[in-house]
Amino acid sequence: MQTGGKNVNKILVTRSSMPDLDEYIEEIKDIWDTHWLTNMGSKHKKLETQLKEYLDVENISLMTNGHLSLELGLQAMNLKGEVITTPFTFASTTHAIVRNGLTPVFCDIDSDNYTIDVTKIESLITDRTCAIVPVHVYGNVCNIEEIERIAKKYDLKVIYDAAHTFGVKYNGKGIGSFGDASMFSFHATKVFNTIEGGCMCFHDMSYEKELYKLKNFGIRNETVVDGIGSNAKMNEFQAAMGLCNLRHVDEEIQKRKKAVERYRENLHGTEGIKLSPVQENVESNYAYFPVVVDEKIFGATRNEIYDELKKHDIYARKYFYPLTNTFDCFHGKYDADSTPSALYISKRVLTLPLYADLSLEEVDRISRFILEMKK
Ligand code: T4K
Repeated sequence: MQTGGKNVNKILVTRSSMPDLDEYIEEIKDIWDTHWLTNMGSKHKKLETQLKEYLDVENISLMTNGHLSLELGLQAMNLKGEVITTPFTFASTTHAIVRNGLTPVFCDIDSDNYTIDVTKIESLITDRTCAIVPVHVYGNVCNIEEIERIAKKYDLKVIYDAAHTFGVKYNGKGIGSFGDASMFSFHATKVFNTIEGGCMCFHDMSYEKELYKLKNFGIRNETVVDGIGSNAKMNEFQAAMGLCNLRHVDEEIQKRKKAVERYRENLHGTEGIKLSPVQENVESNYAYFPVVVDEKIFGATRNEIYDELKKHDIYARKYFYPLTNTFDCFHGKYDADSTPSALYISKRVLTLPLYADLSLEEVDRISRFILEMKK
């Protein structure tokens, strides 16, 4: 974890997008008239409507963060048994499954785009399997058609962890419209933020009431509480940040695109450095810029590059190392050797700094430090 404070000269892995202060103040002014701070207020409703359109999804439920969106989304489906997922992800994905009393069954990842290896899913299905939770990691889109085919064949639910894919389109359709449901994160570090925040998108309208209840203590009305819910309501200040940031998000994505293109120009063809593929039929959001370092060919390890950049006040991150199936909290219950590609990638991946205001000169500097390490 990197702490805030005086980061003026540091280049961190990302930097939150923020509207002009005046724009935010204008947006929150009427909160002082209404004194309505939270509990599904007018800004919450307005943002929900705007996001439904922007994300091109049928139904949406805003929450206080992405993690609770996924956790409550799984709860709303009333699942029991085993869930096939990947360990190459943020802690949240696996924890949301486990906290629902479900058993994660770890599938390996595709060594090219780091999403679930669809050729390995069917061999993991048992009579206890109830769902697949694939991750569109770094904004790379999973093999949606194949996941859909398998889910139909075995009657499984599909809930995408789409935390990294805000605004991504696949075949011209909003990425959140695939599967039974998709979770987006609007955390400060994401392409679009509401400070903290997130949502669950879904097709089946019956989840709407259930999710509404689950994010509000299970309360049906003033006198009836018929669910054991949580508190995951997005407040009005979060929603106001979202309303402001949504006005600028397309512009921010275009700026990210320029930085990504520059990284690609600089690093493309460097032996021992693998870049993420450009996926066909995908309108990207340029969320992350991962490189995978093959130390035998490049001549330096991922960790050496990480340390070297740090010496220059450049803070790349090892997303996602360690794998979630090696976390101490699971006390050796899972075996990372059963997901060899994920293990290989997690030991070699480095996500380079990327955000809308990262200048091309800074991208060149970061790239130069890396290229200078090539042996
Ligand atoms: N699924 C996936 C696949 C995810 O990646 C995530 C979250 C989730 C689910 C859960 O969604 P949320 O519940 O978070 O909405 C960060 C984020 O906290 C986390 O949201 C994100 N994934 C994960 C990949 O990264 P850390 O521990 O690396 O954050 P931290 O505090 O080290 O921040 C990283 C950098 O971001 C800092 O160096 C500077 C910048 N930053 C950070 C903060 C907090 C800012 O510019 N502004 C800020 O306010 O986890």
